[in-house]
Amino acid sequence: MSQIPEQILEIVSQSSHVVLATHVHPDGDALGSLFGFADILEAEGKKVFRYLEAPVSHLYDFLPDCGLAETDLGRLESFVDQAGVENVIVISLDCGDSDRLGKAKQELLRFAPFVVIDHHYGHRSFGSHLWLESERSSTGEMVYELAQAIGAEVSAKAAFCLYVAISTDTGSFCYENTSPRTFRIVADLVEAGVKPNEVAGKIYDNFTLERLRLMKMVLATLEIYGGGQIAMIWVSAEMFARSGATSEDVEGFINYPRALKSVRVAVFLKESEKGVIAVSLRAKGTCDVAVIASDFGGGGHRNAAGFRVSDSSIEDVQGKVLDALKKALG
Ligand SMILES: [Mn+2]
Repeated sequence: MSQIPEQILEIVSQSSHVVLATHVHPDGDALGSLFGFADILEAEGKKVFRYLEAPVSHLYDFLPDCGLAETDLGRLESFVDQAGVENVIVISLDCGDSDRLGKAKQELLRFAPFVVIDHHYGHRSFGSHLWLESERSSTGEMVYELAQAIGAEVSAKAAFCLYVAISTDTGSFCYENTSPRTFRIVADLVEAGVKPNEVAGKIYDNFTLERLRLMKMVLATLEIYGGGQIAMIWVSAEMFARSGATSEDVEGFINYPRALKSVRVAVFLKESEKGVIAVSLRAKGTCDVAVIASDFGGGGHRNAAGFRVSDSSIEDVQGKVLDALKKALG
């Protein structure tokens, strides 16, 4: 059974104006949960403000309603003016840390109630009402159960969005976080009209030539350490410029080193602007990369975590991560 706090059910049921927000650089779970939940709430007669810091990236522009995303905080002002500030609630989806709300953080946190729905392990609490379940596969799964709990209809469109959320965060139902409950929810979504083959086509056959050019360069950086247990790839700002690809285009690259048979931890270092390195860690088996990421000030899940370093170089970060991983793997 779901552990949705009673108060959250009440707040959501009684709300009239809802601002939905998620983390910066939103992935499939963030976007699918946001657009799916927006559709569910609107069908319940509520007014919804779909806030995103930036327009939906080309990787997810197949999501219905992504044109309805609002990126202008000035527009939030008029939404609030129309509603009356006391009638506006904010719901943060899939965001493990208030800093990841991005530029709008202060603006959003002034609202109450501020509901937080998240499944990140090592979630750093914020907001007034929290529903956190780190063992859940995805926020999409939680949104579906919340809809059920308040007796809301899930349209074919909302089902599509939630399916995108769940299937991307479970790596197409391959990751450890995939549970019987995940499949029960997804069965409902398919019953509501989702075609799994169509969604897979949209997610995985949706790449640009620039992305493939960048992938060639990135795969050429592959290095193996620790007797085959650690695989590392990286991308520099210069490689982005040379390929013409965008920062979002690297999604999924880490799955290639991760797929090596001997590998227990795959590492991907991304320099999207000079000196700022984002590090992604993916583990197979027992190594807990969330612990390693948190030692560097980041977070995530046991098998998928990350952190950022500023004023550094790829070589420098490589060395530090490698030391930490060698220690962790014994
Ligand atoms: Mn997620």
